[in-house]
Amino acid sequence: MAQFPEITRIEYEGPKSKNPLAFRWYNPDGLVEGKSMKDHMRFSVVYWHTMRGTGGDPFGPGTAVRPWDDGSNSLDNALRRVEVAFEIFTKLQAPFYAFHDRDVAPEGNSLAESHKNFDRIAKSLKEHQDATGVKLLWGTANLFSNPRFMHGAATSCNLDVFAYAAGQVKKCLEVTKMLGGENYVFWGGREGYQNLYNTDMKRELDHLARFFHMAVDYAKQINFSGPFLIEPKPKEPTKHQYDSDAAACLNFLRAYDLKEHFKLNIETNHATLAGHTMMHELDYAGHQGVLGSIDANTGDLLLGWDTDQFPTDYYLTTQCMLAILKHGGLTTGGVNFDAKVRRESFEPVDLFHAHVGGMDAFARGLKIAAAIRADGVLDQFVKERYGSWDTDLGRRVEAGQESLASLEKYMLDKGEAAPNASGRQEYLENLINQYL
Ligand code: XLS
Ligand code: NI
Ligand code: NI
Repeated sequence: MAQFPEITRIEYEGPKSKNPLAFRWYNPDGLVEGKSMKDHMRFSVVYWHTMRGTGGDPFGPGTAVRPWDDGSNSLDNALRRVEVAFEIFTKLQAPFYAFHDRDVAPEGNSLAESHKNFDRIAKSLKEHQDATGVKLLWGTANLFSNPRFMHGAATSCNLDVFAYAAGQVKKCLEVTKMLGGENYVFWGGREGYQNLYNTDMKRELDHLARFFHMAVDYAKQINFSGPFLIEPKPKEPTKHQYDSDAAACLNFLRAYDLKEHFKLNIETNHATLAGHTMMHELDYAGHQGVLGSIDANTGDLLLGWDTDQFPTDYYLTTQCMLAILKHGGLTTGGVNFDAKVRRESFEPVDLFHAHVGGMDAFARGLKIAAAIRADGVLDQFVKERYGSWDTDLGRRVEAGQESLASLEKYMLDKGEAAPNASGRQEYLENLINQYL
């Protein structure tokens, strides 16, 4: 039985439409730079916020009205949620979804019982995927909610907890593979520390790397071709998370010989918490060859935590899409809405308004970014800014054929550096405004 009989599939109606439940910019089959918007964006709905979010916060309980959910931990309730989830995915025309093991299936009284519950729900997920064509963008294991993970999972001081997490990830990899998941994510929920007095940081990092190598080995065994994605975040819940930003992840992956198996899943609100812009994180991951996927959301600059709001700001989505297009697009990744409706937006229909707005904002950002690229003015400016390097001497320096001594000689002969040119930041900001 449909939970949203009054909502039909959200359709593209064009920029003039006043229908709040229609796309004004997201035209799945519309072509941008020769590729359909659907293939550019690969939109994905997250199970944890959309199906399991209650609107609870540290100051009060949930407010969300979800008539299909009896609030229990039963398998029947979990199965009912699957029905509704796929109704939402298909009505939104979202081609993908993503989950944690414990979002979709109840945790049992033992690992064995949890596995069994997960298998039961996975069977239903598979049936719904087959019936609708909706695909799994990624799976991940929740290694942070259960109290056993209080000291971490792969970085726990308690070996048994590490072993428990290993068992959980093994199972989640199997289910992700069975469901045709295109990636597998590690967000290190409690992989970090609150206090260095009680922490052997080196040992914890070694263990984290050991854990990832085990995952890589098991993926090979079951022919899961991945990629694995690490999702950087600097803090919350721990004071310092080991995967704090894209650069820290890269250093970790290189130091522990994991880079060939991993890419990054970059989340907007996490970038903000790390003191970076999303564009910075995307560009860094992109030029290091590890831009995997994005968790699309936004924070509130007046609040200092991961508020996970739906993205509606065209500057943000334009900057995301500029970076993504520059680095060749999302391949196995997608634009995954790791975002939740506000506590005050408690009605089921708000889930639709939120996603429609996020999808449209990204579609608009894609079109703006493509227009900026087509004009080429910005690219040309950057190219010219580095023009002094496109000379014989510049090329020799870049190729490692010059030295401190040879450059000293060059400058002693020349006497003074050539004059600098303006950075033209204000001109460029005005330029971008012309496309919005
Ligand atoms: C939390 C993270 C989390 C991951 C999946 O801040 O964003 O939701 O995306 O574990
Ligand atoms: Ni996320
Ligand atoms: Ni987050």
